[in-house]
Amino acid sequence: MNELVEKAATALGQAESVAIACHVNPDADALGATLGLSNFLRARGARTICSFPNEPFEPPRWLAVLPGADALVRPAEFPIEPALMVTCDVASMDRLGMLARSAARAQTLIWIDHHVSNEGLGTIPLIDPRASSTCEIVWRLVREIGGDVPVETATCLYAGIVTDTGRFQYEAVTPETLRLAAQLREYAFDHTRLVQALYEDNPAAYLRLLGTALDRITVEGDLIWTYLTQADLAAAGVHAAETDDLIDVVRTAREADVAAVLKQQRDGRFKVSVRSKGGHDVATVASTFGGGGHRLAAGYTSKHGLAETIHRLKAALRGEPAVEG
Ligand SMILES: [Mn+2]
Repeated sequence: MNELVEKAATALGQAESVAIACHVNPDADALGATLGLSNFLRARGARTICSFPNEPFEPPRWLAVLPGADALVRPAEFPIEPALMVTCDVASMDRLGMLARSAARAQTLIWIDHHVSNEGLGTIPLIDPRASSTCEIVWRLVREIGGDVPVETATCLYAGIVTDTGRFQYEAVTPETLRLAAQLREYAFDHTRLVQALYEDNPAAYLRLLGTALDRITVEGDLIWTYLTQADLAAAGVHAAETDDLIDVVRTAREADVAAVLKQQRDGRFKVSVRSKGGHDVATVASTFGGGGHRLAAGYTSKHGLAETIHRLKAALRGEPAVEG
């Protein structure tokens, strides 16, 4: 890993132009790593262009508190054959959507990620499943490149670390993570405004929708689960992206080790978020359904409808072999 960090630092330190991409439906770790690195390279005089593969291109509301978002372009405007490309927080090629073609054609591809299920792509893979966040790896990388780290980078990396660790509660949090957070907190960014944008910016309509989802809670053995349909979202007037925190409420139940939230997408399939308190490896479970993630936090997409998706999930949690298709 150290040799690869050096190699990536050399490539980035010399680059005049860098294209940076993160995964579809980006969270604050993905965009924090992307813009944190972009801000650092820009402060050194390089040009950067950043994107994520969402169409329509609707950045999350909290992006307003991350500096450097003017580097973001729609995926259609992203370079098709970049000399140097970086991906942030991308566990597999399909998470890059239409930006995957740029990754395939990039001369040098630095692949920065901390998912266990990572395919290890790129000409320079910087994969550390023990890292709390992709932002933590980006921090190591910018320290290796050297020079001043601007406050615009520190703000973005802090946002990614605080969110990807569940505000410093997940198992990947080490003394090193906390020391890094402390170092970043030394910078003069508006900490209160940042955390309010990340954690206290729900529309009241979301809170009502939360009521609907919580009312449907089902506990079956070691599994607690609930769901939201497209009709629920439409009736509440809430975007799917605004329901990301629902799983964090469901997982607090003491009755079950595993929590799952099924959210219907526009194409009718269900996006399944799964969390474990430690009794199950949900990354393995998710990978049997074509998804991935971390040991205690993972996800996948199912085309099988609500009842069948839950049936298959329960079978997988019991350790039964996955049903084909
Ligand atoms: Mn992450």
